[in-house]
Amino acid sequence: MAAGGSPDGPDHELRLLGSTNPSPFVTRVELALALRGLTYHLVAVDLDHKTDLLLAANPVHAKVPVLIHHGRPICESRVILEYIDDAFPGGGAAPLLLPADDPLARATARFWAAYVDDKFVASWRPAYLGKTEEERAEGMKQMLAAVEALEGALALQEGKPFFGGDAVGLVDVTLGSLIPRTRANEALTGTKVLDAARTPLLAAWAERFGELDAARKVLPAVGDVVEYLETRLRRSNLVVAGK
Ligand SMILES: N[C@@H](CCC(=O)N[C@@H](CS)C(=O)NCC(=O)O)C(=O)O
Repeated sequence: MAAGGSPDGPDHELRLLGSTNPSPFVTRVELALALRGLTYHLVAVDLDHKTDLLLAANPVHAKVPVLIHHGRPICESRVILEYIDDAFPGGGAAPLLLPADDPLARATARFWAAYVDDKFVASWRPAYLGKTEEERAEGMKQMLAAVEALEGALALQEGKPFFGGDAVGLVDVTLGSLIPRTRANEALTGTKVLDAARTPLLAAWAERFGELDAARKVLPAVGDVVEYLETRLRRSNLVVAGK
């Protein structure tokens, strides 16, 4: 992954502050870097013992991922995805995540990428860890509504394989990074979310996305995510609903 220079030194071109545990937001950035064929040095931070480097690089949220380019930090996964497009526009292994010359397609992709985080990811906590049955049912309802809306967004591509059309785009990477966690949540609860019966386009898309070279290289194994979530739940004395 690292290419030349001291991996922790200021001269190393791209450093990614990630986590010792699986993080879909870090995976998101790794997917974009892999798609563009960029080498980087991954610095895995134990988030229970945040390092001075992380606190200095992201003093506002103290979260990963942070991409450090020539010593300058960029925070927030979706911001980083766009930064990678902007900073490395040429010579990539794949097209840009946002098409350079299509303002409408760029705006639409940003809309759906934000939707993924604001509606789909935001529904996880109430759906799986809500305190009451009503809260969990409402969370699951919101999650399935978000998945159906994303099925509709994919249908607008009229048979093309990705949200980005013929190539992987911003929405593909934003949502694709969440596939292992989604499958782990399914395994832990027994409730299917990427269900071929309910959302056939999205279920097929998830399979297709998982077969990309970048995805094979970067996405964590579902079993590892399950193991991590089980440990975290045990540590917090939490029980996930279902099964
Ligand atoms: N909105 C952020 C979310 C990042 C995030 O939640 N990162 C988690 C790891 S998965 C984190 O750093 N957690 C540490 C903490 O909350 O203290 C992004 O898209 O980058």
